[in-house]
Amino acid sequence: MRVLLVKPNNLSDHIQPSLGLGYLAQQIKKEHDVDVFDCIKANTTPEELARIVEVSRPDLVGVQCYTFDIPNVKKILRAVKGVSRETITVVGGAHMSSDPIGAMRDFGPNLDFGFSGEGELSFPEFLRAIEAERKRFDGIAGVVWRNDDGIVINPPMLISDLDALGMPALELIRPDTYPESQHGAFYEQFPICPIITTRGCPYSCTFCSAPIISGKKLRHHSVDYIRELILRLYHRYGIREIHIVDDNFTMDIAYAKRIMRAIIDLDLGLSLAMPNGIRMDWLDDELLELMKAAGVYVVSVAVESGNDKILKAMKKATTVAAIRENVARIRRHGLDVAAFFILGYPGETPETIRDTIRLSRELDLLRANFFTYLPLPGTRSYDQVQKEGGIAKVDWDNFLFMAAPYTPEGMTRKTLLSLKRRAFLGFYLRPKAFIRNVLAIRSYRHLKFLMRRFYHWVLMTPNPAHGMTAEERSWASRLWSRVAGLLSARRPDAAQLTEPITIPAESLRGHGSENDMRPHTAVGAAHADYALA
Ligand code: B12
Ligand code: SF4
Repeated sequence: MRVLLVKPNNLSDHIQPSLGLGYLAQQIKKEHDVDVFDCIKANTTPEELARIVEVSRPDLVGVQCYTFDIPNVKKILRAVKGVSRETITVVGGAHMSSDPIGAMRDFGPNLDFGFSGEGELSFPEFLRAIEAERKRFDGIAGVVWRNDDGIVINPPMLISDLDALGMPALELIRPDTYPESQHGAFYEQFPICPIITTRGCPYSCTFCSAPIISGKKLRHHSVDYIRELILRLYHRYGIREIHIVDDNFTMDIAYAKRIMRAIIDLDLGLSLAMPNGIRMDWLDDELLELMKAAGVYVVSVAVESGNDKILKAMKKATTVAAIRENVARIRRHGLDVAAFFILGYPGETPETIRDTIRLSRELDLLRANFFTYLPLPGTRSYDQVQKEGGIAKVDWDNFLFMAAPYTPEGMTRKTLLSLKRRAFLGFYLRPKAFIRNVLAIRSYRHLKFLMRRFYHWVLMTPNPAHGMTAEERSWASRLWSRVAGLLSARRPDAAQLTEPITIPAESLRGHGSENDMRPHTAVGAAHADYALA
């Protein structure tokens, strides 16, 4: 069978290879002709994807879908079925795993099958059933299908032996063809590849669906597997920076230390980050020392709120005092800290949001990211919002963390977006934060990427009526003229930057392409044999 696996386009500016599709492709490539297409990287519209489908004529198109992606996935399914009704369509990933019935209804007749949970073992079985023209799919874990009685959801599976899956199909996801600023907006070395060392998280934070998708039990890859994966990435794909994107990397602190020691022993000069954010309560001085020695250059932490009542409501199992202590501990080791905050959690008021904004400025942070709360299906906070009648008011067409698809009772979208803009602008306008971040801009192309992300994350609003106030406009222009001034002082050829850049409303994505990438065929002497393996 010809199978095309697709990552849909979106406005998130997270341009990172899909490990999920890589692992899935690895399992089916032995029996099928598989391709992986990342619409985010190629900045491909559903209509353009339809043309690719028209030429390549896959028998099956499988799409990865986060809740965030619903509107685009709908368009993709319509476009694919517009080319050929015979092409089988399957949607899997976080959204289908969290809300299979809702997703099947939402996507309607353009979607043939859903797939919930981890697909490496049962998707190949499903493809065999399709080839055998079976009409029933009982017993194949995770398949969501329709029979005469309605929608059937086969219980999903969680894979216990992760190493047995082998490596993700790196030759199909090609991490070396991705741009520099994949996940966090800043980076140290390039090219970059994400890896997953563990799956699962035992916590129950009310806004998070990771435990629903990956389960509450922590499952590990062996340290040997991770060592082998890193060597392959380094030698065959020239990867120089690794992003560990586990749900909860520091949960098993002894394991995290073993991984760091293994990376130190490899002695490849890699840069490391955990841009998803880690829990700080599991850090100790020894792990921080090992992280630093292994090449971690910034520690991203999930703070979420600066108000104890909201942290309690989120079941975050931490307090503002503990957060202060933990950030100070990381800083004592000379590591920079980036933090994530959620604004507009159910029950929040402008005052609790101001507590969060205040904390973001009091902590010694290099960077801060402020996301508006998303009621992710399947989470406890979603259930609470539903009980209170809030789900009906969610703006599902703009279910983006940079928009405000949900607002707490008594708060308007305009107020929440304004608080978010003030949080960002106020944080980055402070001289220390501003100078340190501007000095980390590595090229004009990087600056353009940052400006686009700034536009999407801070300025863009689905509704022009929720746009910037006069005061925020003046902050934004102050921020811009400082960036331009500092850069032109740093690089004489950047004088052009004093001219304001107009950021087009449509995505400017595509700042990296295969042609832009520096060559990376050099093989370190220490592992020269490895590259030939
Ligand atoms: C790494 C990661 C990212 C990376 C994604 C990299 C990429 N290109 O895929 C980045 C940084 C870009 C990212 C961004 C965001 N993420 Co994120 N992310 C994760 C994380 C921690 C791990 C995902 C992962 O790689 N898992 C391991 C692989 C093996 O699993 P997988 O990708 O799910 O794929 C498996 C199955 O889902 C299935 N499958 C997947 N696709 C398909 C397709 C078919 C056809 C089939 C059959 C099966 C199938 O098979 C795969 C193999 O088992 C998850 C947490 C989690 N546990 O899922 C959150 C998570 C997926 N992210 C989440 C969110 C909300 C976001 C953001 C919106 C940011 C935010 N926090 O607000 C953004 C924007 C997303 C976007 N569309 O760009 C939510 C999604 C919830 C939801 N219902 O949509 C999660 C669950 C975390 C959470 N807080 O709840 N994320
Ligand atoms: S936010 Fe982090 S700690 Fe909390 S449930 Fe999600 S992955 Fe686990």
